[in-house]
Amino acid sequence: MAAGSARIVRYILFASFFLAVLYFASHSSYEGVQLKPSTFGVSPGSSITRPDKSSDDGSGASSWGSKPDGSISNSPGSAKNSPSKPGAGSPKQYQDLAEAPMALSPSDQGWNDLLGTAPGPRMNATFVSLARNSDVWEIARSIRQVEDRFNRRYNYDWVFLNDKPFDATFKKVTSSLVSGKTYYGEIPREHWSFPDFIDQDKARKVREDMAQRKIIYGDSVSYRHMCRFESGFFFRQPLMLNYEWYWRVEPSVELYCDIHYDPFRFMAENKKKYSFVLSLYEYEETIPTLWDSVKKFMKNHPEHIAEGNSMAFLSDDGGEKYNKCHFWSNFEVGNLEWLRSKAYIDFFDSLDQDGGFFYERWGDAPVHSIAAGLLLKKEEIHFFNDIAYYHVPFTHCPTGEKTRLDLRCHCNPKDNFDWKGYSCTSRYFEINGLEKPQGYEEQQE
Ligand SMILES: Nc1nc2c(ncn2[C@@H]2O[C@H](COP(=O)(O)OP(=O)(O)OP(=O)(O)O)[C@@H](O)[C@H]2O)c(=O)[nH]1
Ligand SMILES: [Mg+2]
Repeated sequence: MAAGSARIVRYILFASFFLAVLYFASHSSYEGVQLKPSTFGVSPGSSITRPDKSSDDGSGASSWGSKPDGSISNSPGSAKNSPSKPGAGSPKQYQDLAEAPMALSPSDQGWNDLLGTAPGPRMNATFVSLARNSDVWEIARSIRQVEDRFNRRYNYDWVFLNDKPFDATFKKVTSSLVSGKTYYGEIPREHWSFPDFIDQDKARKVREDMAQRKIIYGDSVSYRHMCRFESGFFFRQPLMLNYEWYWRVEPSVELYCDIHYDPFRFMAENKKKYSFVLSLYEYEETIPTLWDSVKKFMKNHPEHIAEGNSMAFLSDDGGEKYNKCHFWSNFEVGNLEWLRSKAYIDFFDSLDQDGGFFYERWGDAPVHSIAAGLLLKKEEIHFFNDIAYYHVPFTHCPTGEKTRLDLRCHCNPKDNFDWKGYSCTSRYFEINGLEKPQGYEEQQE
């Protein structure tokens, strides 16, 4: 009996010792490996500091923190982006992230490193979307595409702007999709209403007339507020003041190819200020006096007109008449400091005073494009051939099969609008002395 008890005690002691060893081994292997931020391509001293998404239970609205300006920053799903939780795959390590190469073509080192967090510095940049609560599922589609093709490796922030408060569903859905931080701003009334110098009766008659003539969005008040806001105010919203670069994303757009490098960094390193993927002619009926207003601005502010500008993109006769070419502004990657410059603000104010946002139906696309064409040097405007894009009804699909295969594109090259008669992209190539990509002739019809 005594011998039996001693054996049991020995068993218990042995089992306890064995369990202790097991616990110690597993515990030390978990805590003993310190994960450095650089392991996942996050530099402690990189050029932008972005606070980690604060953790929460992911349960929704209660976890969003209010910002001083009344907007809301989200945090659901935060853990997925913290440095200790990398995305799928095995990210490459670089001692000094600022030195990490930017692979711009398949022969460059790192081109195919599409897993995990991308190395390299981050720019002070954000995506920005103007949207209504009812746009939630359409903007969700766009976000998913931008994330899958690019941002899941870069985790840039996303600012959402609305003339009404965003609802909980909009915030919950969008914040779950964006890999960076999300912010929600409400537009002040003075940026989304008739300025007091506008004659309301005159504006109403214009809308009635345009409705009769069946001009698209011709009878819409909100569309006009939207165009004026995108022309003159989005870049001055408090949330946008935190950033130097923006990438505009609209609901229901598509991205057809992988984006292998950081377009923000490309813009910064190559001194670009504005960019586009599609260009076309504007409907004459929406802008009958826009160019008169532009000419008045040029006369009053010759100091703002850049030497070596893109007037030849906008006019075929040295500036007398507008040829209606513009960059399609539902896609833009651009520099916010430029939009906030005195030159751009003087340009916007001058046009705004002439009233054409309400007495006609001036779009933000021709307004931004004319500004870029006149206030910037032509080398400061960039065409992103490798960002394949769709916004109803036009497609930009890179010309050249090799490019499309290298970029894993899923667009039909026949849909490419670049070289068709209604596109202005040929003109952009010509005024910049650029060689058109091989195979463009076959896509002209
Ligand atoms: N908050 C808010 N956003 C709007 C309103 N109208 C348009 N938007 C947004 O402004 C942007 C441009 O509006 P769209 O309706 O896409 O205009 P569009 O691209 O000219 O025309 P579509 O062919 O219909 O896409 C989109 O991001 C819309 O979500 C509005 O009344 N309120
Ligand atoms: Mg749109």
